[in-house]
Amino acid sequence: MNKKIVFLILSIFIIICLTLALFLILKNTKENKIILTNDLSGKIIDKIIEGNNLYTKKSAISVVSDIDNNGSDELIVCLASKDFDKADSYDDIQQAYFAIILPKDLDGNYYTIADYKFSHDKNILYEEGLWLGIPCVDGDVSDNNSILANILDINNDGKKEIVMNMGMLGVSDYLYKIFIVNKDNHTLEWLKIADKDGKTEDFSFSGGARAMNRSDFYFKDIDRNKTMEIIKNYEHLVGSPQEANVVEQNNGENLYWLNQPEAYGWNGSYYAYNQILSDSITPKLLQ
Ligand SMILES: [Ca+2]
Ligand SMILES: [Ca+2]
Repeated sequence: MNKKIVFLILSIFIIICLTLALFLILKNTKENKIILTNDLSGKIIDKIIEGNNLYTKKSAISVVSDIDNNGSDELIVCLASKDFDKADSYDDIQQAYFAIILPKDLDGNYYTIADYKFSHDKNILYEEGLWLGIPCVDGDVSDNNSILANILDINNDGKKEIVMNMGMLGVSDYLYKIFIVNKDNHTLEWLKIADKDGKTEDFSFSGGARAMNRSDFYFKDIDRNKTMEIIKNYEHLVGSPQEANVVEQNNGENLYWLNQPEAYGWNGSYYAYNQILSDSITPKLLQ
């Protein structure tokens, strides 16, 4: 009986000790969380370049964001190949590297959460035969009603998507694509979108402003279901107020625009065109 009591007391004591040890380890880990500074980001980029010898620091574009909302920032880095240094034209640049990185220590050692190689053969850096530049994200911007909001949780699953600026298509057009970070299987996947006919493809938006038409896109939860819709906003200049639903004053003259936005809602797997939501944001026709 006494042996049993001693055993019980010892067991409780051991459990208390183990719990205390675990608590101290967790507390210590939390306190030692590595903060990504510019200096550390620079060291990590140096290590990436050392590691594969294909890319140049000169082209490095990096931003910091807590992609999975776990309290630690990840480093998001884009690098163009070494050719960038000596390229006469963008056509000479062969590839670009994109990675989500977590620091391992203060010396620049790192874990790669997921990465992606852009290359000509994947036909991503080229659209219609034009080089688009180094893919990049412009920063973690809080304005979620703008194409400048480049790292944000669009579909409300607790993980941020990365809106990637693929660069200019021409004088006035630009191209954007959206990455989903799948941390569980270490992949970066393109966000899918289904058009009016139900055809699904990688999300891609090329827009800009020209004399007769202009377009942009933004994210907004228009039906208040907690996930943001993607709105592709198209406007065409038309000849008369009867055809228009937007009037713009320009040096004392009226310009008549037909605004035809397209709203796409999250269905759990991809974004799909939604006629009702699209109609709900179309401006009312003029009297
Ligand atoms: Ca998300
Ligand atoms: Ca919504």
